Amino acid sequence: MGPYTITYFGVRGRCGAMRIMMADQGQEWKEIVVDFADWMKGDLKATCVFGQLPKLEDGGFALYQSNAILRHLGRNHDAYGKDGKEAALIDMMCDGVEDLRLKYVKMIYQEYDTGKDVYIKDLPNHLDKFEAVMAKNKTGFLVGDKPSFADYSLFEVLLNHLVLCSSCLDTFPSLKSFVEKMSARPKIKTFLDSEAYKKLPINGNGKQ
Ligand code: GTS
Repeated sequence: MGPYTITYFGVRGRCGAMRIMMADQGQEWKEIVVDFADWMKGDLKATCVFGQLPKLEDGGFALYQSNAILRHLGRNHDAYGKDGKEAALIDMMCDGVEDLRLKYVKMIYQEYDTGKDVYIKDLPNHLDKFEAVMAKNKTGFLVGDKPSFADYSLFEVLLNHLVLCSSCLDTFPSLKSFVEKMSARPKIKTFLDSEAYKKLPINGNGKQ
């Protein structure tokens, strides 16, 4: 497998989780940062399967769609459960995180000024589902006893929500502990402390 190359814009955006996952797995990768003005010329867009980024290259193999990329990395790095049932549960949790991510992205890009407060007020009604799964599993991960790609995706979404509302996990002890423990994993900590991570805005419009 690999070498891996991510092609994306200069934001965390939809590459946040895959970068954290690769860092934690001790997997190196290269970045091709696309300037939006260059993107608007259309040549690169025309080569992308859905006309969008991110793209992951794994050697000569190119893949689009951030969650497909997470799944691919999950298969390559043994982060996709120990059997078919765990894999199905991990898929379910990743889709649940995607639902929350889409709500977050809609608020950030379309309704930040008018919808942020309502979004934060409603947030517990989404976080409580993840809290219940995390509390029930008791291992500190969503499924099984080691991190899967769904854990990396949830972790990254929760980091973004803590920037939006620093108290949002105060009533969710299992999620709070999850974020603390994931943040303290040595390779994740090194990555989160790196300039490469810190210099990137969370979202393309500067809102967070
Ligand atoms: N479902 C896709 C995924 O998960 O990868 C969505 C990808 C997507 O929306 N890409 C945006 C894009 O390429 C950038 S971002 O929203 O991820 O920041 N936009 C440029 C364009 O021309 O559509």
